[in-house]
Amino acid sequence: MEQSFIMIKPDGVQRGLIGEIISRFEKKGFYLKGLKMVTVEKSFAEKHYEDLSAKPFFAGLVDYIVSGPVVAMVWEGKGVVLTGRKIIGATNPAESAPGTIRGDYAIVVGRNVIHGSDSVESARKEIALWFPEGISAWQSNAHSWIY
Ligand code: RTP
Repeated sequence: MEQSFIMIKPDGVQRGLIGEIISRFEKKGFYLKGLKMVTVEKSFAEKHYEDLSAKPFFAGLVDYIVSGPVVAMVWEGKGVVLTGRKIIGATNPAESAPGTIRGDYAIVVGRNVIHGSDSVESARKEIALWFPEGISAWQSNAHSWIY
């Protein structure tokens, strides 16, 4: 089953949005397979965002991600990468539709509350980076009610 790496960024944690965000993915029918709160080092944040290292906002982005604890999660379900991005909304909250997480809870791109993998391949890489210890294997009893 497809998996996505979803991270609640430091502003989402500080603003008390953890429960709300988890609830949206849970109510959709996705399964929470991995969850931890961590404060990462600069070098780790740089690795996570290495594809953006040439962007002018890269240094500010790294400072933002290391500014406090983040909640790292693995969510599982059919089409979770693409549907997860839809639940999250457009990168710039000024363009995110109401009803999406960023559309409802963020105003500027530099404080957009949440990250979600943009492809199955990135998800695989990000899960390996954030959960080198692996994640617990469990099956939901709700499966036959969702699929
Ligand atoms: P994310 O990786 O966090 O899910 O975001 P994304 O795919 O929607 O957007 P991406 O282009 O990969 O950008 C990653 C994060 O960088 C910050 N950003 N700041 N100041 C700016 O112009 C700017 N542009 C992007 C955002 O925090 C964005 O989520």
